[in-house]
Amino acid sequence: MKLYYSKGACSLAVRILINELDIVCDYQAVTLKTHLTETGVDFYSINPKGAVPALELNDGSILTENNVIQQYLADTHSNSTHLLPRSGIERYRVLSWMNYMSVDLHKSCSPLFNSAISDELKEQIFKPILVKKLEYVDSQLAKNDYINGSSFSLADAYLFVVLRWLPALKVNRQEFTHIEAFFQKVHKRPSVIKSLEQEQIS
Ligand SMILES: N[C@@H](CCC(=O)N[C@@H](CS)C(=O)NCC(=O)O)C(=O)O
Repeated sequence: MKLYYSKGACSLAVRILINELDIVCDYQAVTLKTHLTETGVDFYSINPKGAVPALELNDGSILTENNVIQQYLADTHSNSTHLLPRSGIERYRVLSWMNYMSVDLHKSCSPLFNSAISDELKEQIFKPILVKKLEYVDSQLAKNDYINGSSFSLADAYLFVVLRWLPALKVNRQEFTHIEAFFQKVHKRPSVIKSLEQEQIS
């Protein structure tokens, strides 16, 4: 398998999962500004949507969409049930959180990364939207060590990746006590340490 990724982007959540499960995988970096891979291939020819992550499967076909790639990897590896239960309501609770991380939290960050949007609009409109979602996450982490309860799940990897972006978005993570404690805890996970080292980021 080969993961198309960009340093520190949401594809990092897939890499964390790959390292959690000790999956053998190749990696190919994509520059999102140019949509070129590190070997100079037009990334649109691999994923016409232009977004990482994209996973090349062993048969050469491509699977896209972060949460679906993660479900695929979890469901095809028997050592994954602590990260995503095979069945039962707990599976759907983890998936529900993953959906929130993707559709709500991640996509609330997107306008703040957009250099075409003025700082004024970011401060007045887009930052408060993100902060409201962070407050909700913080309130949940006040009750539990991890977002879905007492143990690390796929949703926590995605949450960690988004929280890592906050300084670049000029959002003070330390203002959210429980989020900050969660971030520091997950930062120490061996799979996370390894993933950050592999992408040469901190
Ligand atoms: N719907 C996609 C969105 C992924 C996404 O937003 N990826 C960003 C990086 S975090 C990206 O590649 N943006 C560049 C682009 O879309 O051209 C998914 O869930 O996998």
